[in-house]
Amino acid sequence: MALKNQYLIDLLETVKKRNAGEPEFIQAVTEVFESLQPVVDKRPDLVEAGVFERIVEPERQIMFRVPWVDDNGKVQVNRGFRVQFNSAIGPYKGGIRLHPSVYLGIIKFLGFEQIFKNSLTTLPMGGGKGGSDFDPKGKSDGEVMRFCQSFMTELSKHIGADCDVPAGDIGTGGREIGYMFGQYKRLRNEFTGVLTGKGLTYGGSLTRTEATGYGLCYFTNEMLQANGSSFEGKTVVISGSGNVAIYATEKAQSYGAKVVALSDSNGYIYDADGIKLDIVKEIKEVKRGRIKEYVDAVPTATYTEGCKGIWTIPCDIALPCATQNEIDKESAEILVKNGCKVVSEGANMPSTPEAIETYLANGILYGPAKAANAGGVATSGLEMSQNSERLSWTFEEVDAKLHGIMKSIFKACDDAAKEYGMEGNYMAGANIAGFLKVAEAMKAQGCV
Ligand code: NDP
Ligand code: 2IT
Repeated sequence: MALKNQYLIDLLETVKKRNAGEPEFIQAVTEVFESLQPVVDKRPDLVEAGVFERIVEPERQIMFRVPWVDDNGKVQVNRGFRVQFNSAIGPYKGGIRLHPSVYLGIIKFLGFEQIFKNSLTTLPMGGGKGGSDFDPKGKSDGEVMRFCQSFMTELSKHIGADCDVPAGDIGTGGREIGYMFGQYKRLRNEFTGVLTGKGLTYGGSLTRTEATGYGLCYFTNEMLQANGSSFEGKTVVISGSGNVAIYATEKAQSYGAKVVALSDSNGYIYDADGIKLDIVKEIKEVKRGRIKEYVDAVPTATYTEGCKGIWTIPCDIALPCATQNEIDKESAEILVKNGCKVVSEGANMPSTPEAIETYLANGILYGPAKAANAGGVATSGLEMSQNSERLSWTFEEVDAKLHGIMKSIFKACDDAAKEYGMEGNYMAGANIAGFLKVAEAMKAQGCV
């Protein structure tokens, strides 16, 4: 979908100039602007209120030095980030990514996406994101702890349960959240719900670990049902083998699908009989190992070096759950050629713009990230509610709420797409529905 609206074309030019050298951020803004063209025509009041100009500029961007001492006694320095993008509908909310590829542009694209995603959840959460170029892979627990404590020593000055509530993302799981929470509590002398994804013994919510992957399948199931299909008997390829991929596999299997492949940044495994998830969990969650170790336990499965090849495996449903831009035009075309009918995104912005064009041109059912993977942050919102009332809900209670939220997100995307004349385009629907709630709040609160 090309950008034709002159007002948005001009504004995108300003965004490009102001954020030169941040292609992922510009990619995310471009996609949202393309979807919002009919909104500009229909809602001159939002243009008048300067909502579009304001929403593409973060409210606050924090960058800081993270010094820590490694196991050899050597000082290491990483760079820390927190982008507090938009607080119109609630405290800033979004994960912390720890990966060597992290720089400001990655955090800004993620923070920008988070605004609309959080709005779609129906819960009162603004958009933010943080992270560091620290690589937890291959580090000892002690090194990870010292990094997390140093990171939080600075971050603690800028966050709080009613101000900004970080959580996990790539490289940040329960271990890292635990170390960060402990340091925040020590520095501030406060036991509050300042982070989500906490351990169950200190304020965490049941179902948060499963939430993004389960939510992805709940959303995808709604999309399938609305189009007369289901997971039952389908062949599914899932990229990644982290938190999102593992629990997407679990839920897809429980819906009667056969998941045949998983990956990491080194390569992918293929198991024609269906992935044995208990083996994957043992490798990834207990041993912090690599996905190739799967073939040691299952000799009939194969391992192939290089992660991109996973999209050449024929499937009915593809669930990218690793990282941004992991499906390009070439991979999208191979998926189509091999008969894939559904792409639903667990990762943030895993499809390039050309890949998305390929899906839409070929009638693929496409579940966009900011809707399809919103179950994680939605359950973070439920963790915040439980922390506020100092109660813990049961797994079933949280799971039922998550399921209800994912159904309502699908309906919001479907309805908005229909209302704006783009039936079946859930990407446009997600962008429009997510945007409108935040835009109304920004207009109501005046020029801030
Ligand atoms: P994890 O760190 O648990 O797992 C990440 C997985 O993706 C690993 O298998 C990793 O492989 C792979 N991966 C990461 N970077 C790359 C890369 N550059 N190229 C190829 N593979 C890569 O992270 P999550 O499962 O939590 O996150 C996965 C995606 O889901 C991310 O896009 C994240 O933003 C998104 N997401 C996460 C949510 C959550 O609640 N955790 C919520 C919503 C979205 P390797 O081990 O080799 O690095
Ligand atoms: O991308 C995401 O939505 C997340 N990493 C989860 C954020 C959160 O606050 O739970």
